[in-house]
This record gives sequence, structure tokens and C-alpha cells, in this order.
Amino acid sequence: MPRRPGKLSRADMHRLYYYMLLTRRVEGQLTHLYRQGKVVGGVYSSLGQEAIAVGTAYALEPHDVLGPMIRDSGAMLVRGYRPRDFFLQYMARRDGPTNGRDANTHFGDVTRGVIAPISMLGELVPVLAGVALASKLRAESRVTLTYVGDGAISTTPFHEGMNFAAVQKLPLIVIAENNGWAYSTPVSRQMATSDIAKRAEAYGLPGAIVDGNDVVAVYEATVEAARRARQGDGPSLIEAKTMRMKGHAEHDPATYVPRELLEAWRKKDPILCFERSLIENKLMTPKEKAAIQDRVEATIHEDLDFAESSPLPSPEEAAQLVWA
Ligand SMILES: Cc1ncc(C[n+]2csc(CCOP(=O)(O)OP(=O)(O)O)c2C)c(N)n1
Ligand SMILES: [Mg+2]
Repeated sequence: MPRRPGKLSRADMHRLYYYMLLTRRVEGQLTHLYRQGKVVGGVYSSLGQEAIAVGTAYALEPHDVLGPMIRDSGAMLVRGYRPRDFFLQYMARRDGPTNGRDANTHFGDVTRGVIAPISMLGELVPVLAGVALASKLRAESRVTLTYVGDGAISTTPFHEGMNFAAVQKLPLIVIAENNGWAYSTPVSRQMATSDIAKRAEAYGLPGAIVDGNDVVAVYEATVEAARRARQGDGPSLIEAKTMRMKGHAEHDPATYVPRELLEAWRKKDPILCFERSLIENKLMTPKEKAAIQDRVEATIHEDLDFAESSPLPSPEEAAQLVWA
């Protein structure tokens, strides 16, 4: 579960490292399962942008609500979902979060404060604005947070949700994950300005730009937006600049992305950079690092065994609770 927001302790730093590593291993394992033909549907990855989902989710309080998108599995792991939930879900197994009725990231649980991803881009913004409105009317001090990509910002619901939240001064944080691409469309063909954050001014709310590959910067920007939201100052838009290091999904080799661009961003890998900084600043010893890595591996293996031995639902079970 997320810790109390504030200054990050050494233990917090280790947790951030753990969750980013766990995210990468979960998604890497899903890729293996996909290539083994065990996944029903596609596999989406946050490779190279794990710091955004992890840093933002970690900055929230346990009673806050978030709405992740396809590249935010790290946020779900911070919220207490286990690797097995992802393996079971992607393999459509009976013991998974949707009991095998749906594939990939479409799962959530309001009791954990997670609203399931909605495939239609931008739609989570008005939904989370609605949750924020309920929170405000009930005076619950609950902050809501959701994510949009550089493609999703071109949708009507993004605009409607942002504007509504601004007018109503709702405790909503929108994280724009600018990873350079919306499927094969580069940002330069998505918008005629350089920064998504500039739009904030037009809505009458603060916009911030952060290095999306720096988990501490992402965390701190989110803490600040949450502080504003909680004291009634309304929504914030945070643009996290990063790079999508794989294709849109596993089926997409992304031949349209210049190789030099990927090479340049590989040097800014969020996990390797954080690891280096922790070691250099004596915030993590090599022994502690190895222990965290071992813990990640052990969890992955235990959960993979569990998921692989879970059966598919029977046809009757699969048809239950299905509306049409
Ligand atoms: C309204 C809508 N239009 C089109 C799509 C098809 N689609 C799914 S993902 C995607 C690209 C999304 O790009 P972006 O918002 O930048 O997110 P990223 O995949 O980079 O995380 C598109 C066009 C959709 N799901 N919803
Ligand atoms: Mg994108």
C-alpha cells in the first residue's frame, strides 16, 4: 500500500525501486507468456516509463482513488495487486480478477481505490472527475488521479473532464504520459505545441512538466498536486516526459520509431538511473539491491506457478455475470 506522502525515507526509496523492478519483471514475464501462446489478447508494456505509474501511485494516500491506463500496471502493484493477478488475467484463468471473462488490463476494484482502465481514450478523466465530485460533496478529503497519453489528450472526454474539474475545483490530478507516440503517430503530428502542460492554463489550473524517467521528481510533483487538491485548490495537470521503449503492444515491432531515438532514451532508463543514484548517494548498498532483486524474483516465480496451475473457467462460469 502507498506510504504517507512527504519526504522520502531510505525505506521509501527501496520500495520505489522494488515496485519499478516488479513492474518490469511482471511485464517481461507477460511477454514470455505471450510468445508461448498462453496469453488471450495483447500485451501492453510500460517499459522505460515505470517511474510514472509507480511515483504517482506512491504519492497518494490509501483512501485516494486512481484510474490506471494500459501503461500503469506499476500503479496497480503499488495499490496491492499482485503479479499473479496480472498473469491470471492475461491468461484468462478462473482465479483471476475477472475470472477469465476479460483479458489484459481491464480490471479494478473500488475497495482498493482502483477504477478499471477504460479502453476508449480519455474517458477516465470525466469518470475520475465524477469520483472527485462525490468526494467533494461528501467532504471526504479524497484525491483522485488518472492518466492520459499524448494521444488521449486529443479526445473530447479529456477536454470535457478537465474543464468540468477546473470549473468545479475538484480534487483531481491528471497525469499526461507523454511517451512520444500514440500507436504510430508521433507527438509532432498530434499537437502543434511542444508541451501538453501548456493546456493547463487554458483550463485555469496549474500545469507542471516533470522528467517522467525520474521517479522522485514524479513523486514530488504528485505530492504537491495532491496537497493542493486536498486543501480545496482544485485539479492539476502534470506532464511526464518519457519514451515508449516498445511498440504499442507486443504485436507491434514499431519499425516507424527511429532507432537512434530509442538508443538515446535507453541511457535514461528510469530503473537503471534510480539504481545508480541510490548506490552513489549511499541510499542502497549492493547487498540491499540484491535482496530486493531476489524478493522480486521469488514473487514472480511463486505467482507464475500459481497462475499456470489455475484452470480456465468452464463455459458456464465464463457466461455468468456477462450482460450480453
Ligand atoms: C477514443 C479512442 N480512439 C482510438 C483508440 C485506439 N487506440 C488505442 S491506444 C491508442 C494510442 C494511444 O496513445 P497514447 O494516448 O499516447 O497512449 P500510449 O499508448 O502511448 O500510452 C489508440 C489510437 C481508442 N482506444 N480510443
Ligand atoms: Mg503515447
